[in-house]
Amino acid sequence: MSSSVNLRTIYAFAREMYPKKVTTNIEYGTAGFRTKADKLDYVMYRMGLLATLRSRVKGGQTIGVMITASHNPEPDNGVKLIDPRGEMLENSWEQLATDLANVSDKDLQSEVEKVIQTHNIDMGSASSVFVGMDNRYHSPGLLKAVSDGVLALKGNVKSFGIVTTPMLHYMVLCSNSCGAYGTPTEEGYYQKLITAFRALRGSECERGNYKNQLLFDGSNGVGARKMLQFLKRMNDELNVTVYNQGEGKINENCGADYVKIGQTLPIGTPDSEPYTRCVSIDGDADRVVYFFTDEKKKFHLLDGDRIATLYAGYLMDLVTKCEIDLKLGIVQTAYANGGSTDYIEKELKVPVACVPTGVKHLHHKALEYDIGVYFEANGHGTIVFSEHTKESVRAVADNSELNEEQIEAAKKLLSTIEVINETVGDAISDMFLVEIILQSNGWDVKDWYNTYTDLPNLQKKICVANRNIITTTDAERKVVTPEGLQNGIDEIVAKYPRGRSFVRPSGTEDIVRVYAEAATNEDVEHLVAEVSQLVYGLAGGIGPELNSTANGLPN
Ligand code: G16
Repeated sequence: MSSSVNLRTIYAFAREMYPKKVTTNIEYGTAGFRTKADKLDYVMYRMGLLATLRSRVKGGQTIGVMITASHNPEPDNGVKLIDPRGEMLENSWEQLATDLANVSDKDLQSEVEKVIQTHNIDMGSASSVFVGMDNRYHSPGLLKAVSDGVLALKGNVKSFGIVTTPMLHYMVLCSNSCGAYGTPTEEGYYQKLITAFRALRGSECERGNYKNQLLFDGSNGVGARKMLQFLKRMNDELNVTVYNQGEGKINENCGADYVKIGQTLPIGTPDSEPYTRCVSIDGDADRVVYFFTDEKKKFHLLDGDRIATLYAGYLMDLVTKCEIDLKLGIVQTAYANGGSTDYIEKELKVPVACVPTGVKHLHHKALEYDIGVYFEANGHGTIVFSEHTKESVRAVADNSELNEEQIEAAKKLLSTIEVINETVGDAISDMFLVEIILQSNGWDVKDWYNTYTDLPNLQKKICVANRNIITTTDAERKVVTPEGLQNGIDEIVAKYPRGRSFVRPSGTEDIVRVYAEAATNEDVEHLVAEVSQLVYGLAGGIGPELNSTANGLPN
């Protein structure tokens, strides 16, 4: 192992600038590290170290470090690492991240040495780390800490400033594919998506019931700014009104998580005609949900399940027209509404898999298909296409001896691959594809909504002393501990027609989540309340008294 780095710098930096003052351990969870921003300086510094090591292990390929707490409230922040293909950090390195974050300052150097030895890292070799952040006021300070971690190991760091999470994933893959995936700049990202959007949508902005009008809740996050950048470059091809642009606190009473869990309008939604399409994204723009109100002002949600089914229908049609034999599959989590799963299996007749919460689980499962559509009900998802798919479709598009319809479908499929961000869920790219499909079908939200009926569903957040006493199995659909909880849930669920409920500890917030669905609104309210009471009692509930509210949130 050659080493041109003085590893004592690691401790010097830590002691002087990023001392670990926190004594409780932190874990690299569903979406990296996430907690109160003022507890994260040392974690960020250490993730700068780790990203540099990872880059050197990967032969100098670019690793991404995104500073964001995504859907969490303003005081929180967090960090997630991005692997060379724009994917979430590999599992085994999650443990290294946790270990590195939790050692004392004094042991930090030896922990780094351990990683260097285990992975036989040449510390004199090239490295590249891309860093981006959301628009929280504490993000710039945390970004500096990451950069200092990279510099402590004499690595190369490039900051993209304020970007959405999916933009940074895109930049990482562009850089490692030597430009084949796109140009690793902000402008490159806009142009790639806009070009594909134009190719698919053509000049016809309105068609059938589809109207070119959209209300866009930016959740006061970075996605609002980037949407405005898109619109500047798009000459009214998409008529979007952006609100919650940053005037309020990030994710407060707005954003995809608020809309999905509360099943309610975000703050500031402009008055509009019934059935106007509305979109809500989260703080770092990796999730999107649609919603609308009807003539009685009743709220209706079109969540990740709806987007997945819309995509699957569109893709199946194109694949059939291309006359290529490709295996398409949909990946969901336990949160997927039973109505959507029935529709996928019985109407679309597409294979459907269920995996634990967390994009990495969905992404990996989706890679098993030629075309894998994955979505969490919360609006986090995308489509992945295998190399075989891309090659077969290109071959059809380039074969002038085939019939026109076949070639046209192949070209559309190629543009669909371009408009979608394959690296990770991307709210804006996902929204573009929804708009393309609705316009192509001549559909308004009512047509989309009527494809199937969701079972009434509710979610609750329960505060407990230690959420990790709840462990689960079967893609989180069954509780293992504490003892007696699963039996209790089974007994309650059995009382309600089409009832289903599960309980799991959140990976991003210090709470336990309870999900329930049932045949009627009244039933689901009782079901979620009963299961929540049970969890509260058996898992050591603390904090606010439980009360069943219309939107399922604790009072
Ligand atoms: C993150 C993850 C998602 C997950 C969500 C909620 O989203 O990327 O896969 O569904 O957290 O996770 P949990 O229920 O464990 O708190 P985001 O948008 O916050 O990065």
